[in-house]
Order: sequence, then C-alpha cells, then structure tokens
Amino acid sequence: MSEDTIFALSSGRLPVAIAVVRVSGPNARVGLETFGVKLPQPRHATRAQLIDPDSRETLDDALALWFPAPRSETGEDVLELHLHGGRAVLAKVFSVLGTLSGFRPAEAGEFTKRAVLNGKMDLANAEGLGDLVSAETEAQRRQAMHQYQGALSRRVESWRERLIEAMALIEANLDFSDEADVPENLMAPAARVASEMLSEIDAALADARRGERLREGFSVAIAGAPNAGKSTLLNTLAERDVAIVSDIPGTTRDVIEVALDLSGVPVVLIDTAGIRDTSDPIEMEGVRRAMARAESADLVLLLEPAGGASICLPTQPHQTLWRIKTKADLIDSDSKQSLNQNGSLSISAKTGAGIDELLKRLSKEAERFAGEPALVTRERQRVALREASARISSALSLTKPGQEELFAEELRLAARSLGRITGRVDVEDVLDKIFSSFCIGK
Ligand SMILES: Nc1nc2c(ncn2[C@@H]2O[C@H](COP(=O)(O)OP(=O)(O)OP(=O)(O)O)[C@@H](O)[C@H]2O)c(=O)[nH]1
Ligand SMILES: [Mg+2]
Repeated sequence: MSEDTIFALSSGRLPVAIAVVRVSGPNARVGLETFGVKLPQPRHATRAQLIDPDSRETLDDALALWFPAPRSETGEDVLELHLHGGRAVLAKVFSVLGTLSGFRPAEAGEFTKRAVLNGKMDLANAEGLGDLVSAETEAQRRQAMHQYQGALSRRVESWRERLIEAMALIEANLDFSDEADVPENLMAPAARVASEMLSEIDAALADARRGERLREGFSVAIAGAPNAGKSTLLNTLAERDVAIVSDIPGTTRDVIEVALDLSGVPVVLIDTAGIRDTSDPIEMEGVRRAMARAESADLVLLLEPAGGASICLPTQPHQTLWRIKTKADLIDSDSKQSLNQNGSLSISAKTGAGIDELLKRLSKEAERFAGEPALVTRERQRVALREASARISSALSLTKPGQEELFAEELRLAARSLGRITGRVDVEDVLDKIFSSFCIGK
C-alpha cells in the first residue's frame, strides 16, 4: 500500500459540464471531510455540498462516491467527486487537496499502476485498458477490450502453468533417479507438453504483427512520378482539400498525412513528393522523404498517369504494392478497358471513375486487421513470447538421459519470460515505462 494519497482530474478538458476528480490512498476520506462532508454510504452516489474551508462558503453542489479499500479500482480507499466542471471550481478543489498532509497530484497512469501493484489487474489487462482509452476506431476498441478482459493473460497463464507441470514431471524423475528401476523415458511426457507449448506460442507469434499494426494504424503511402495525381487522390479520399494540387511537376515536397477510418481500422494516408532526378536541393529532400516514407508504409499505391512511363520502386518484404493508372479520363474508352484487364486499377479523380473500387479494395485490406482481435498487441509482449519460444526450443534439444536438469532449467526460464507479460515477474522494471504513456487521472 502506498503512503501518498493521490488526486487528479479523471475526466476531459475544462470547462466541461461535469468534471470527475478521483482521490486514492490511505487519507482519501480526508479529501471529503475537509470540505465539511460526511463520508457517504460505500458505492452509493450521494449529493455533497462542498464547503470552502477558507471562506466557509459553498464551493460546489457536487456528487460524491466512496469506495473503501479493497473494493475499489486501485485497491485503496478511493473517493470520486463529480463537480461542476468550471476552471475556478477545479482550481479551488485542487488547491485545498494540495494542502492536505500526504496528498499530491497523481502522475500519468498512477491509478492504474496502483491497481496493478495491489493485484486488481495484471500488466496485460492494464495495457488493454490504456489502449481502450486511446482507441479511436471500432476495431481498436474491440482489440483493447479483448485484452483488458484478459484474453492474453489467460493464454499466457495457461502456458505458464503447463510449463510448470512439465517441470514437475522432470523433478519427479530426478527424485527417482537414485533408485535402480527408473524408466528411462520419463522425459518424454514433459517433452511432449513442451513441444505442444512451442507450437501454440509460435502460432500466436505468426500473426504478421496484426495487433501492433491495428494499434499504430495501417499506413498507405501514395507514391509516383511528379504530376501523377497523388495529391489529387489524397484530397479525393480524404474528402477535403488537404494538399496543394497544381500542374507544375514537383508541387508537393513535404510528407502529408491524413487519418481515415476504413471498416473500423485506423488508416494513415500519406502523400509524398513526386519521385524524379532533380538538382533542386529542396525537391531532392522531398524525394528522399518520399522514398523513406514509402519504404515504411504497409501498402504503397504507385500512381502512373495513363500513357506515362512506369517507375520502379523497391518494396520491402512486409509491404504490398498496387500499381494504379491515373487520369483515366484523358484516354479513350477502348484503352481504358484494356487497362483493367490485368487486374490493375485505373482511376480518374476528375470523373470519379475507379475511386469506389479503390476504396473497396482499401477497406478489404484494412479489414484484415479488424477480424478476430489479435492476442499480441505490443512489442514488449512479443519479445517475451519470443524468448519463451527460444527457451522451449532449446529445452527440446536437451532430452537425452542425464540432461534432465538442463531441460528443466530452460523450461523454468521460459516460464519466467511468460511471467513477464502479466507482471508476475519483474513487474517493477516495466511499470514506469508502461504507465508513463497513460493519461493523468487514469
Ligand atoms: N484530367 C485529369 N487531371 C488530373 C487528374 N488527377 C490530377 N489531375 C491533374 O494533374 C495535375 C497534377 O496533379 P497533382 O495531384 O498535383 O499531382 P501530384 O502527383 O501530387 O504531383 P507532385 O506533387 O508535383 O508530385 C493537376 O493539374 C491535376 O488537376 C485526373 O484524374 N484527371
Ligand atoms: Mg503532389
């Protein structure tokens, strides 16, 4: 249990109709009593006339909730005040709370951090909660909720328990080993469990980083020669006039990003400078940035104006590249048809031809991230799972009689790596890193 009692604004930006202030810690009750209000019945919303302890006048007509430890979000005594959300109201309440002994403003994510330390949730749940708060699209919300409710924690814990069982089988073997009639293949059942684990963990890892990509957003770079119609396409898809369009080749120099929501998946659409050899130093920098951004995108739309020469853009193994013919309105309908025969798309921003088809294909691509919520959503979890997988592989190469202890040790290390995901192991090491990205008041 912490010594400090922390307080923070847990609701949004002021001014706002109702502002929620949370207080957690051993002296939380003083946070209410100092305003001349008796503690309400636990977990019952109760009207509270707060009195300003300095002027003795009414400070606010509020609502108070009291959650005594341990049945609270943080596991400590928690007071929740629903105040009228004016800046002056909050300033006064915070200044009074700040003078109370043992009280201080909460750090980012500190309420959730205390919930983890007090066993109210594990690290993976807390990461899910953080993602839920920052989810901007439906697919992100579903994935976050899945993790918050323990999808990853349950899988990891069941793997850990089975590994420990396998270790117990070996230890039983070791205990017997003094006796003459120990069967030689006592390691076989443990190795069977370990190899099952290995394939399950590897299957969870072979997900093309779906979870992380949904958290970060699916990036689509629009690339091509100058004047190919890249900025025009960005403006068309964004349905607003974001980038400057002109018939002067080399108009766009900076990388311009627009966020879209396609089938509940966050998509970042990126317009870049037209790629060509140039001696203009500013344009050269634009081309460099264009190439770099295209290289890191999940999908590249390579635009080629009808009749224009095609350009070559190297792609990365994780990337998909779609060649798209632009300005279809400038060519006759016969050749328009032939363009579509090979499956590549031709569009015209001027007439709108092909735009719906492109959006349909983009949505389909984005939907790959919106299906079953992924199990792994962060690099931290992935690293721990990879470590566990490597340890189990190494255990499986140590199954000869006499190697029992080495085998068991590798399994122990694998279980340790899994324990890191939920915070059963080394929780202190990762706490600050995880919770510093949370908002204050969460
Ligand atoms: N006829 C026709 N003109 C188009 C179409 N799309 C874009 N244009 C025109 O092509 C010219 C270049 O368009 P931009 O969108 O600025 O091209 P860009 O690829 O962004 O060019 P840079 O930024 O210079 O690399 C402008 O005059 C546009 O109006 C189209 O579908 N049909
Ligand atoms: Mg442009």
